[in-house]
Amino acid sequence: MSLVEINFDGIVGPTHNYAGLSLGNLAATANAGRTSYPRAAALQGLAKMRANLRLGLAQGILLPHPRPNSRWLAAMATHAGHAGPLWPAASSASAMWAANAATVSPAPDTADGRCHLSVANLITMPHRSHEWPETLRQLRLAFANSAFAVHDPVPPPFGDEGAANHMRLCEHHGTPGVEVFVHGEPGGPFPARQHRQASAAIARRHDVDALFVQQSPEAIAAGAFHNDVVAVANERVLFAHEHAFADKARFFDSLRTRLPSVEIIEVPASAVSLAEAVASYLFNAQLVTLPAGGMALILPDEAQAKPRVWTWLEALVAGNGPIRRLVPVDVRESMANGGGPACLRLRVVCDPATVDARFLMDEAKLDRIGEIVEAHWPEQVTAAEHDTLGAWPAAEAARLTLLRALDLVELTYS
Ligand code: SUG
Repeated sequence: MSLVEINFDGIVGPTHNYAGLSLGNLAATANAGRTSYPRAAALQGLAKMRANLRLGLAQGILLPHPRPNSRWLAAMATHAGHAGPLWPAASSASAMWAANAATVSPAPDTADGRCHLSVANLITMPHRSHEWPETLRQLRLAFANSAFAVHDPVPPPFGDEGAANHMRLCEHHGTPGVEVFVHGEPGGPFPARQHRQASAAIARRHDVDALFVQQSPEAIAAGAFHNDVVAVANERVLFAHEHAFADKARFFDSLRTRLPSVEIIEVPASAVSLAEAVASYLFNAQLVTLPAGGMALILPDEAQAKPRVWTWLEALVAGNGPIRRLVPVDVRESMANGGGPACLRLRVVCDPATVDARFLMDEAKLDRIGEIVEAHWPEQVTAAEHDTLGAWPAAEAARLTLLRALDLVELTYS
C-alpha cells in the first residue's frame, strides 16, 4: 500500500459572493458588497488544481453545497424570499474552503491504523455553521472504505474549524507523525474560532500523538482568523511567522523532542509584519513535496505583489533549505473573501485506491468541470442581484449539472 498526500479542493459554487460575514477576516469584511465573479472564481480554482496535477501532485475535489440551504432555512422556520438577514448566510458558497471541512489524521498516526476524519462544526460563524451535514455526506461517500473512519462533528459549544488549525509533522507522509492542534483563547477584538476542548476531543477520538498550542492573540487581532494564515507544515518542515504562536519556546521544544529532524523556518516580524503576512497570505500556501524531491510553496499572486514578502521568499529558495520553489497562483476571487490556496484544499494522506474514484481528478475531468462552469456559473453577481431570488434556481440547476457529469447524483437532494 502506498500512501500519498491528496489535496481535495472545494469547487467554488455558483453563488459565490461577498457578504462580509466573517468578523475578524479582514479581506471578507473589507470587500463586503463588492460584485463577485463566480465563474472566474471556479475557473481560478480549477486552474490551481490543473497546475498541481502538472507538478505531479494527486488531486481530488469536494463539491459545492446546495445553496440557498433550504433545509437550514426550514429549520429556522423560514424560506428563500422571506429569509431576511438569514439570506446571506443561507446562500454563501463558503464550503469552497475545504481546509475547514474536517480534521484529518492519516493512518500512520492513529492507534487503530485507520485514517480518521472529523467533520468541522464551524459553529462560530452562522453562514458556516450549516455546512457540516453536507460535508459529512460527501466525506462518507468519498471515504467509505474501511481504511477510513469518518466522525460526526464535536458538539457545541466547542468551535472547531478543521484542518486550518491542525498541522502534521513527520519524516515522510507515510511515516508516523506528531499532530499539532492550534486553538485560540477568547478576549481579543475578534472571535477565537477554534476551541481547545474541540481540538482535545478530536485528538482523543483519532487517538494520535498530539501537541496543543495556543495561537498568539496578536495574530488573531491582526486578522489571522485561522492558524493557516500564519503557519503551514509539510513533512518535517514548519514554516511560520515569528508571532504565530503564544508560547513558542515550549511548542518548539516539544516539537524538537518528538521529531528531532524538524526544520522550523520562521519569518521574523522585522522582515514581514503580521499585517503584511495577513495582507499577502504568504503562509496560506500549499507547502508540498515535489515527486522529484524538494518542496514548493504554492502561494497567491498577492504574495508576489508585495516586494518585501517576495524578496524574503526569493532569498529563502536561493538558500540551501528544503523549500526550493515558489509557484504563484491566481485565486483572487477566493482571496477577496480571505481564502488563499491552502484554504481551498483539504489534505488527506492515504492510498488513492481506497478513495471513491469519482472524487479524484485528472486533467480530462477538470476540463469537463471547466466546461460546465463556463456554461452554467454566472459571470458576475452584484450585491443587489444577490439579494433577489431570480438567479438562484439557475444556481441549483448548475450544481445538479455538475453532479450528473461526475456521476455523483447521490448528492442531489432526495
Ligand atoms: O471562514 N470567508 C471564510 C474564509 C475561510 C478561509 N479558510 C482558511 N483560512 N482555511 C471564513 O472566514 C467570507 C464569506 C463572506 O463574507 O461572504 C468567508 O466565509
